[in-house]
Amino acid sequence: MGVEIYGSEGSPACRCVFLVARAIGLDYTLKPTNPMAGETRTEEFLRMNPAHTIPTMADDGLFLGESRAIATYLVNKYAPESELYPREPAARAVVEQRLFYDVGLFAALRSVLGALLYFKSPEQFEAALPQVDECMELLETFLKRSPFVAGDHVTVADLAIVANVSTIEAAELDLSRWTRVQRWLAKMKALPYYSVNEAGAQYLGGVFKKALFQARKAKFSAS
Ligand SMILES: N[C@@H](CCC(=O)N[C@@H](CS)C(=O)NCC(=O)O)C(=O)O
Repeated sequence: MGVEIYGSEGSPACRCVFLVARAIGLDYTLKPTNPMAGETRTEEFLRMNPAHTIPTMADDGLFLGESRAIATYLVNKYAPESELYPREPAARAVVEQRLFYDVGLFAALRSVLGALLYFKSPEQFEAALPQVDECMELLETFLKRSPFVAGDHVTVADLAIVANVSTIEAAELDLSRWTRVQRWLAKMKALPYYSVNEAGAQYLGGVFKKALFQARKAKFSAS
């Protein structure tokens, strides 16, 4: 049956997995799944992933949630020699550290987006923005130390992080302060398989911009 990924292209977590799969040349079947329509809350889905999140992967009887766990599994199983996930312990540890950093980055992005989509609150949005800034500052520091986030070549950590940073850029949040981040982003966009991230980042960035516009308009009308 091959690898199946339950997900959607708007989700940054799913795009991390799509990027990794493309990077290692793995064919997978996308099972389009929309959490907003309750599709991750069905009995069948919850059996695969009780956390009701996308991406969820099915492969040869293994069902796995969590994008970063899926990404590293795919490299371990299908491209074990790939430098995307180095085998040498110290190099691998740095990649894993950056993947844990990415958990915080995704949470920061979710806070700013959630403030608008769920709470429709420009104030909550403004209050959440420093979390994104802090993550960008740290990313800039990583990139002062090496050309890619975990060393001198692309790893799964770059692919996870770019799914979030490209969404932040598409949402037109100001990245101008972080020049290394911008240079790194340009290099990531030049990768031959980057296109799998593009439409989803633009889509979610667009959702974000619209929600910000509407929340500010509603606030203005009410004042
Ligand atoms: N830590 C998870 C987060 C995934 C996540 O939050 N996915 C969202 C879509 S971007 C989702 O499925 N939300 C539905 C829900 O939480 O019920 C991962 O990296 O896979």
